[in-house]
Amino acid sequence: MSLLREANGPTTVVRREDYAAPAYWIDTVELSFDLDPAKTRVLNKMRLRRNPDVAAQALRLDGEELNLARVLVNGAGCSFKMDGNQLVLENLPEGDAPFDLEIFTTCTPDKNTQLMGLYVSQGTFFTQCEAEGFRRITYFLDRPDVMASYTVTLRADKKRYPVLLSNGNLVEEGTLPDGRHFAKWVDPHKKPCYLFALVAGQLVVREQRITSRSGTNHLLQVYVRPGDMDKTEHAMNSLIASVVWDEARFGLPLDLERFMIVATSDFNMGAMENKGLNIFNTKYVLANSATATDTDFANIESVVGHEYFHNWTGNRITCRDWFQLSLKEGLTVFRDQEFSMDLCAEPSARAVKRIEDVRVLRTAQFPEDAGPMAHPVRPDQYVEINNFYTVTIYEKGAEVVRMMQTLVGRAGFAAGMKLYFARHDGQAVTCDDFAQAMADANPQSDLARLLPQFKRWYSQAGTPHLRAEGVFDTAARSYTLTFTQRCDPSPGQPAKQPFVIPVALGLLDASGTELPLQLAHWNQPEAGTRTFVLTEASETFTFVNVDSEPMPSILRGFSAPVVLEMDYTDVQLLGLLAFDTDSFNRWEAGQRLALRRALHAIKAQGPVPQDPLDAAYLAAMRAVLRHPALDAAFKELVLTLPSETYIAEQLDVVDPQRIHAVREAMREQLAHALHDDWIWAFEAHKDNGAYRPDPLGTGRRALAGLALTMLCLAARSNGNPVWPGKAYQRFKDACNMTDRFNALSALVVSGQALAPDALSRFHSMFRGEALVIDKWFALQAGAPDRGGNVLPTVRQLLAHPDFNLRNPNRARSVIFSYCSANPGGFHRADAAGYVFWSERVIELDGFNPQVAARLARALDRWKKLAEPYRSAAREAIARVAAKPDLSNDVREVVTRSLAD
Ligand code: B3K
Ligand code: ZN
Repeated sequence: MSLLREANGPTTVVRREDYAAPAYWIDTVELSFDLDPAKTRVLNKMRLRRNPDVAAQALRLDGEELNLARVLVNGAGCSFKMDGNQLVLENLPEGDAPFDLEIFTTCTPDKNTQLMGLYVSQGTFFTQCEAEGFRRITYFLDRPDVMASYTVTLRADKKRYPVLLSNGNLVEEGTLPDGRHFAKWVDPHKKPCYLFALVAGQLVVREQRITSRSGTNHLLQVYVRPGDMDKTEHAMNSLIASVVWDEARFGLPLDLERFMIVATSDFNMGAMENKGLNIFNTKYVLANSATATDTDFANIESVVGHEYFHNWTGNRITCRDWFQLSLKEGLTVFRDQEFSMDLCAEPSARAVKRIEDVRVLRTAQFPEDAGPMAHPVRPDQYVEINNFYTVTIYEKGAEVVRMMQTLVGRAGFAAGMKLYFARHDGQAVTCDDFAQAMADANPQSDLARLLPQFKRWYSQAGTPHLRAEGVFDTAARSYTLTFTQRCDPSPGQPAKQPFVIPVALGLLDASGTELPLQLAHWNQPEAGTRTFVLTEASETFTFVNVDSEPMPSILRGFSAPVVLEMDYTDVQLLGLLAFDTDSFNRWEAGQRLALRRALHAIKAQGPVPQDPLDAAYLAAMRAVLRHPALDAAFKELVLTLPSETYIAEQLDVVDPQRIHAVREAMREQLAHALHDDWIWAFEAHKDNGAYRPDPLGTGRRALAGLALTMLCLAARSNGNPVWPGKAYQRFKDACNMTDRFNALSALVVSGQALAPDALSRFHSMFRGEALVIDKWFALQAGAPDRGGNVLPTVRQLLAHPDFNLRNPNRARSVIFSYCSANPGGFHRADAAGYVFWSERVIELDGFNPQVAARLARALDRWKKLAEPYRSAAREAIARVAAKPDLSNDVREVVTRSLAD
């Protein structure tokens, strides 16, 4: 649909309420491919039957950029017509009997720059069909509720394409005349066409045979380009861990003899869960200690897990329609988050993972929920479904599933999953079906009791704000907490109903000891955290037997995706930071302290204060940094200031330059005030023995890296060359990419004179490693702006011989790092950042609308900007919107952005 350019014509809006079951079912599909980059022939033989539940009507098959050569019904020619992009067959055999439909088409993979459907990347064929790419391969009922059995035959030149892969089991292979060969694959499971995949090219494979708990044997394979074999061990280990985990935690075994992962460097997203043949962006497969950072290792583990877990949540049970996308994505993100947490041996490492996940939610999803693209977890309408693979569908969707687990308990959740599969295995279902199974498996739970109201999390967009107020009554020895919830209007939803909000909380006394909780009507107190389920606009809880004003620790573990507004005193926050038993809220207290100081300095009149931080805050940070028992990973999170994006979200009017200047001032002050402590932190954490990407080592490297950055920042103003020198030395001597890149980044971020030399050395060291060169580009495009220096750098980077706009990873490494991840550099008073943005959106849209539409969202929050940014941003968006021939993808984003 994307390149269907209805030049300024009407745009089709797809609505959830218009869902209708398909008029035909496709039971079997036999596909034969003669693979040729310039002209691939596709023979598609289907067996169809009418859907007896739907009134008789024509068969309308979706197709896009296909050359149609032949259509046969039951082996004979037939009449057909085209209606836009649809192939319409009106005179099909009457009655319920199945009939055969044969369609012969050709397509042009080497001209496919959108990377949807069948395309060529570095001489290898790949496919991407979700959401609506299969129609670019053949005419089909391209919708997820049509599930069919697939047999696929691939034919290609044997020398150029020695490896031929598709879903399922390889049943036959052999040679053909003229140096060609073939492979025939049969998928034992029915699937929607978005899970179809093929790969053909020169690849090498790492293999591992495993035996499951129940004794079945499986072959696991990771395919990569020759030369990348030494970067596949971690992906394979992650895959093995995923198989073991899903069986252990949810009783979900691998249902295939063979499970394949294939990596490609040209990919629009992270990875794709095609049945038995996952296709991955190389970024989420390839890693060794020399080329990948700890973050890369962790991301690979979670993405490999995510795609593998889709095998049940998404593939065995799929979505009835694309409005139900979060049914598979929210649930599968929840599962991959749990997987990563369960792999952590220590509870503190679990907490670190939770904090990282919440940070993503709050810096990316909360802004989305408050902006022009806000949509419910189950949207009601879309123009281009690719625009709805969002942090709301994924991350907020995962929070909704997490709240269900909170409401029914871990065992109850496992029971709900079991019932969900018992009821719906092999079906295409809705978010309602999932929630119903959870509730029905836990009839006594709050979820069952509150199900209709709970489901507002699926239907209402926007982030609820939860206001908490505490009143201590000395005479009554009671503490009363009043909660009030509200949710601002969002596009198409002027008024919201109250949500079900599970609030995990505890109370601490002034010395930091956890108090037993007792409501007036309870017979006895309860120790520790207790979850209260809010359902009303306003609710009050009175705790008795409280001797002194407590420090309330509210929303422990971030028990609901809400903005908690609580007028904590500094004393309370400092107390929670020092003593809370809940690691999440301990971190949160530190963030609130920093945020309060940032907002104070931002809102103040006059020039940016040089020292926005006070002695109490600095002492608290020092205490955390030097704490004998806390983990390095946790310390690094506490000592990292809230991001500019997160700070901006707390303001009604955003001056990005002032936010940037204030945050930088805070960082520099932290660097100077804790100078000796940073030296200690660096020295104590810099040596970590042989590289292992485990939580302990990862945390230690992260803290050493932060310390080094701080020491280089301090050196900027005190002019002492010792620490930049040490950073340079570490950059040269490092034994792993994490330490090397952290040292390089410390030099670049602090604008050291040594930075250009280090950058050019780094480039020569890794010139053949695309993923490392992406980091090199991203670091420069994302560097803190000093007097407007980043945009000229970015323009130079675009002219670099290694830059290639057509490669999504490379485009993201420069353009997204600048436009979406560098607010201080991007929002320029002279509007040059916005002009750059509009040029790139239009340029990208010419060949890859999906990537262009992602970039188009960088200015989503323009209405919040202060002048002159606001008017300049609107002008830039209007310039894009005025362009004729925009893709539906970009048009939907800019139209919504400009709407009132
Ligand atoms: N399901 C894919 C995303 C497909 C995006 C299509 N525009 C990856 C994932 O979520 O696992
Ligand atoms: Zn997914």
